[in-house]
Amino acid sequence: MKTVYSEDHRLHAARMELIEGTLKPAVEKPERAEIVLARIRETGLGPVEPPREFGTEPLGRVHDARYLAFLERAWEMWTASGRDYEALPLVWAIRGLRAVEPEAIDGKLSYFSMDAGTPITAGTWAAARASANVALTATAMVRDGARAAFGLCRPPGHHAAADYYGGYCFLNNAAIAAQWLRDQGAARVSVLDVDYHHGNGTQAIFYERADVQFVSLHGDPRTEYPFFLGYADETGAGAGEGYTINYPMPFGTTYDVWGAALDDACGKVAGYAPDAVVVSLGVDTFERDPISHFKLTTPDFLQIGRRIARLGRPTVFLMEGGYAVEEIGINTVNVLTGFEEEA
Ligand code: OKS
Ligand code: ZN
Repeated sequence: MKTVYSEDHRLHAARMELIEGTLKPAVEKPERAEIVLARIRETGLGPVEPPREFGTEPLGRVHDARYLAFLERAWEMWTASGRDYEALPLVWAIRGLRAVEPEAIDGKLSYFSMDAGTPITAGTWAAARASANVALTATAMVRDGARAAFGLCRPPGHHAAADYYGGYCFLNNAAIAAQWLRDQGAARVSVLDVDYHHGNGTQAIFYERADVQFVSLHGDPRTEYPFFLGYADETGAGAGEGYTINYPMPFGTTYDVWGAALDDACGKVAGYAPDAVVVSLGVDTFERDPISHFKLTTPDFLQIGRRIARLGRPTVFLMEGGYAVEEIGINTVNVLTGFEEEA
């Protein structure tokens, strides 16, 4: 299958990240995408093509205009107030506080974010735009008849909601792709999120809708980021009731349990009969991922691809998380080659 890749992801390169109570070198770093790209070239998975420019219209179909305006200007406002290091929020409008958009950049960062672990840098907006274009270009390949395509997105997207960023995500690439497919005439689209973390942003965007199904396998939010969404009793609301399906699993989960959940999830996708499937492809379920707690092995990733292929649907794979830098390439490409073997 074809891969879509842009070097512009390198524009987003935070030096430090607030993690475990201290500033450490950023976990979500440019090498991630470069290692996956190198593995694609090494294995001959298929051609690697640059993204096309889709403009801001498809972003505005998913994200609030005020949020996009904030992202575009955040760095300029941050540096105008005298800083030249990464921008981080510090205070949130929780219970009893006023959820209003402040004038000052420090207030805006908080208003439009969900955590303090996601730095904004000089090139974040440009990189996030490129990442969305990568997703849309891969999605267009599938719209045009390809069985599958891979968008090597960086930064990732599934934690970003209509009007907030977090979890290293700024624009929700999977949601933008799913909405674009709808706008191009697909009646139903499934988003299958196999990243270790719950895709809270994607879920929130489609929670009250029946036209995009959201199915996610992830670390139980009682013990894992993002903590405040991804519980099994979240099933959608209103017209969307029944179209959100969550599979939270405990630390230490191995493929016997995880693969059974994937099988069940694929049954729900098949029952929905989508015109296309968007896979939020995180490989942070790997046993040696530095920030995660599942125990999937390198061969397990082949099985993931094979199972998804058996859905028999046009499929867009979009890169989300995965941080064990030596193995991220092998595991990601294993999903894609497993898919191709079975497709
Ligand atoms: C703050 C965020 C910690 C967890 C981020 C999870 C990113 C990820 N440092 N999402 O899928 O992989
Ligand atoms: Zn993740």
